Amino acid sequence: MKSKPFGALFGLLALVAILGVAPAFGQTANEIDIATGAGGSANAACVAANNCFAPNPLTVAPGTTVTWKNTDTAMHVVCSGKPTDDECGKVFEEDSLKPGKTFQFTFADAGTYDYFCSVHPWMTGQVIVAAGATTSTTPMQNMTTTDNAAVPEFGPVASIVLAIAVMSMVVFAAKTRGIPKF
Ligand SMILES: [Cu+2]
Repeated sequence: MKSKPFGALFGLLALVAILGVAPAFGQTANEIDIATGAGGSANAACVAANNCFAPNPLTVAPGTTVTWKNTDTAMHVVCSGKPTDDECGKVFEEDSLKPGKTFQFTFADAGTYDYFCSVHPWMTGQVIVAAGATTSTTPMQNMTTTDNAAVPEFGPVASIVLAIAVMSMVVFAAKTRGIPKF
């Protein structure tokens, strides 16, 4: 059986392609996800758990870019300040973060930044920017850099690997059916 190695090769390459694509999904470091159902009411499950914006609080080092991602099915607002003050949007604001979309803000200065959703004011969160937070945030920043660099690279690599896998499958099929060799 000359064709057997091609089947094994296809399986291996398919596995590599799947593993290569997999890290593109899921939450990355310094990302805050908006909980599903957060806009329902002040009694939404995430309100009691204090994670309508998750993780909450998020602690980062100065200079970190934080990404808010709306993983809910409703539109939300990300507005710096508290529902009880009149500071909405004084530092940062995304007034129509649609489902599946992201909003980014880079925190240059240390401090505690409150934010909330002005449409659903029970949704509140904090970003803590601390110079002393290097122990926990440095590996996370490194992870972000690695993830960001890896995601665009994995696409073409996975495509090439898949193309090779398909080609080896064609060769495998051709050999098993007795079609003349190349
Ligand atoms: Cu909202």
